[in-house]
Amino acid sequence: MSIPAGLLGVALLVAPVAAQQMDLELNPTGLGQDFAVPSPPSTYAVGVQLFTNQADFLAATGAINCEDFESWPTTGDCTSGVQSVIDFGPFRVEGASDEGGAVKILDAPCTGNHNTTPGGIKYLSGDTDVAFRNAQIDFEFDDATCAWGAYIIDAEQGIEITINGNVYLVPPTGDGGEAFFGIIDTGMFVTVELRVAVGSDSHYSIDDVCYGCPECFLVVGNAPGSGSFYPGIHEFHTQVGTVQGWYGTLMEVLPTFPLPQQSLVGSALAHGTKARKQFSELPTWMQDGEFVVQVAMWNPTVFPGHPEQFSNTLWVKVLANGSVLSQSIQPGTGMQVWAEKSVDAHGKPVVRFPFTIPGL
Ligand SMILES: [Ca+2]
Ligand SMILES: [Ca+2]
Ligand SMILES: [Ca+2]
Repeated sequence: MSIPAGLLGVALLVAPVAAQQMDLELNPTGLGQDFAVPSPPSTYAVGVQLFTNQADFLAATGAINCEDFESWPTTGDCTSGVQSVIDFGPFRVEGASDEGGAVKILDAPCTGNHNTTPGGIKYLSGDTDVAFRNAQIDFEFDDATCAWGAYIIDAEQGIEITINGNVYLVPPTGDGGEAFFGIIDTGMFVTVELRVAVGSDSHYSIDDVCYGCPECFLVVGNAPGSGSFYPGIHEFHTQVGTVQGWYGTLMEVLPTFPLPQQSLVGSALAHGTKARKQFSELPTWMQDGEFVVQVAMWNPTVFPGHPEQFSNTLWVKVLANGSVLSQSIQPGTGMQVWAEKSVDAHGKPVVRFPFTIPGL
């Protein structure tokens, strides 16, 4: 299946987050995970958007990779042929147990499991009924990805999906049903774990898996300079020195970072233990209160003549009272980034870095 390149997808996403989260209940098992602020935060970045519709998901991500399983050999039939691992190149799928594997590629419907590719017949089957012990199926990617979307098929008990420590629920599809689950997580991830949400399900399936990163990355360093980073699609040579982190970023899904909340004026170091503790909970690159950011883009499809573009370089200073000072210190190729202070869903102060792209 090929995804039309179209316009850069980041500009097309207009539906509000809340509306798209409606059908995906979060943390149904009450495991204590917090959707908005993962704990402990693996990346400190929060920028997650969920989708229940494939078209909306692909409009948001722009051109990314998709696997419809149609070109892979069929490995079994309805009741046999499971493997513990199938390697699809950029990613592997595992469904192993003491009893043997749980994954196979089928080319015919089986007890409600079926293909979802228009005109296709094949799908990734999770035949988990070997003692119901291998109901978990893991996707493992070679390169960190920012987006993952797929049809979940014949999951009568619902499926829990774990990404970056957060658990999302795909509600029960009913016998023979299907549901789309899509996520953009700017914190980036290499593993997607699927698990039957309640009780057991002898067989569920997955098809039309799309994954990859959007075209833009927020790169963070400690000073102006000439650092480089490789987020999997292209090596960027930036105007940021000593690169300390990078995040996928879209115009409508921005990585968001916590700010200190204490009402103090001046640097953390000048104001004792409490202020220092607050700073120690921030991303490493923010802990000294000063950093530079830039947005880098690689998009040969939409901009074949100049696929690599950069924003201005922005110097940012965060004070212990949560104030954010910023100044543009070098021009880029026309993209613009700026700092924006906001509050998250819990009313806590955050900073994020919106950007614009010329021509979009
Ligand atoms: Ca298929
Ligand atoms: Ca069924
Ligand atoms: Ca089933």
